[in-house]
Amino acid sequence: MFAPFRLSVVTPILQLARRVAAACSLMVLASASSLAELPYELISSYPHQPALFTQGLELYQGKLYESSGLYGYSKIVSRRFPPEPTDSITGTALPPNIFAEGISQYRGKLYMLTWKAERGLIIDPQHFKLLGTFAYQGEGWGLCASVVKGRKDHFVMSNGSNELQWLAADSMKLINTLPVTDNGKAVDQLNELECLDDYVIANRWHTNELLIIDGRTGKVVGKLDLSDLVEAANKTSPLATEAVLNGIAYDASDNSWLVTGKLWPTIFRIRFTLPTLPALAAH
Ligand SMILES: [Ca+2]
Repeated sequence: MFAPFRLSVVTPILQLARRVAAACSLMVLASASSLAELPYELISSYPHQPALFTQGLELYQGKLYESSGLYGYSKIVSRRFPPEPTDSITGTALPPNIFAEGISQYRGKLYMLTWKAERGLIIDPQHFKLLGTFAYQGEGWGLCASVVKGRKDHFVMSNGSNELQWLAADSMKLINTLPVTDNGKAVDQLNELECLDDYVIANRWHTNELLIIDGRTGKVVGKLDLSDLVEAANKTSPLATEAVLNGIAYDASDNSWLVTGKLWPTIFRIRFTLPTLPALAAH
């Protein structure tokens, strides 16, 4: 079913990285007009395969895993990260009826959504073998495994609406639906996700924003405006309309975050401080 393949080495884009470093001050200050907008620090830049229509991004055991969408072109790829010029990208081309969406690692396996098919794939990250499937309800866009000591593990899944679905990690059954709101207003078009502790970090489709969501309540507790990175990625060649910011992966080794976009030539490493979450009222 899945045919492994190897891609050639990614093209270095050191010139772009230099321009980005020159163009962006190391600390981008928050806008005074938005109390929730967070500053971030640009740490470094890396080449990204610009043919990838990024739908999911995940770091696991020193490798960066990425799912790439579109019917007839979907694939999962991995590479050592940070990459070296001599590295290859390995991966698996998916059958033409599969539209790859969000991906997340849980207990050594990759879980991947397939947009409207309501059927996810469980894949071995070493050899890209299909290990199993799971059902989900509605569209599947972004996915992240939420593992917090003291409570049951679950996945968080987005579907393009303002609602995040919680799926039990042991059964992939729907256990909760959480509306996401910003100052009481629904925030829709939630796309690629990353879970860390009680936070859910989300790309919002067709925007330059990263949302920091309290995963317990659905409230947006912070936002990052990554317009400067979008502009920097756009400099080597004009980006297509759908080449939007999408893809975020947490790097626990240095408490930083990798961000990229669909068809982008660049992955950026940024760092920011997560807002403290409020204590929940006892009940
Ligand atoms: Ca992710």
